[in-house]
Amino acid sequence: MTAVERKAYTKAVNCLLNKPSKYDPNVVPGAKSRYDDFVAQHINQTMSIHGTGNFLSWHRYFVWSYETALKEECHYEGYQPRERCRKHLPSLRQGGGCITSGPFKNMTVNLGPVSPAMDGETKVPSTFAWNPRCLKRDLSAYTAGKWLTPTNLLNITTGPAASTIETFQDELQGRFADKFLGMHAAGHFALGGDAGDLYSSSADPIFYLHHAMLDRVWWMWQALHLPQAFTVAGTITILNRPPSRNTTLEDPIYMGQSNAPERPISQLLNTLGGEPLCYIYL
Ligand SMILES: [Cu+2]
Repeated sequence: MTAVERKAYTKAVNCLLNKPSKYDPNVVPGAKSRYDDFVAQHINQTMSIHGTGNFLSWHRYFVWSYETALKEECHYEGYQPRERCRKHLPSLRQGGGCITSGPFKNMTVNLGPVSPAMDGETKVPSTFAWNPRCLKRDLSAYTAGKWLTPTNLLNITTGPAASTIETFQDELQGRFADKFLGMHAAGHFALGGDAGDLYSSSADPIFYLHHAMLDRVWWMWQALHLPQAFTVAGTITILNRPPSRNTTLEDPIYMGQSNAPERPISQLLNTLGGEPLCYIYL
């Protein structure tokens, strides 16, 4: 993105941060802004959208509905950007802390942490409680360097792990029982702080760039594996705990207050399907 395009994007995100929530404050007291509505949505569904057959399609629709809100509610005329390589990370975690510069300096995070990733942070007393605090990161080049590698990317796009949707999504997402982070989990943990919380990670605006990049990797895998492109694998509970049935193409994906209607997974597999998705990645 050009500098002008980046400014337009972060301005639109700040607009969502300053618009009122659509949630009933009695139901989600911690949702203060329109931006928080998306954080609450991710927290609410955490246990049924990670380590599941809908992981890829749920997060695709989530990023798409966020981009739609930026356009429709904040007059954003650009597109959702994706993450790119970050250089100059500190080599080891240095304790991290509040964001003090850039477009999100002084941003207030209202929801979470639900599963704190930083030392000294305590879990909120109830899932949707209001817990205003600064946005924090705790960057780790070690985590990025260990997992976000060309070898791992090749393995899931053209190598052995690319052969089925099941191995692709597990290897991308992370096989936690094997302590294999994968590029999804590693991206979260390389950022640390709020982005490292499995539940409230979408409190950091960088979440949407990370997940757009993951969606792009899925999109590339789909283009390279057309016979399997529109299939799903996995069950409906996190890491199949408790044991559950297989995910199906008819299973609904819902977005709550994100203003995107409930849709079956089958409508979210083709980014050029037109109803609702119509995009490619550069
Ligand atoms: Cu997620």
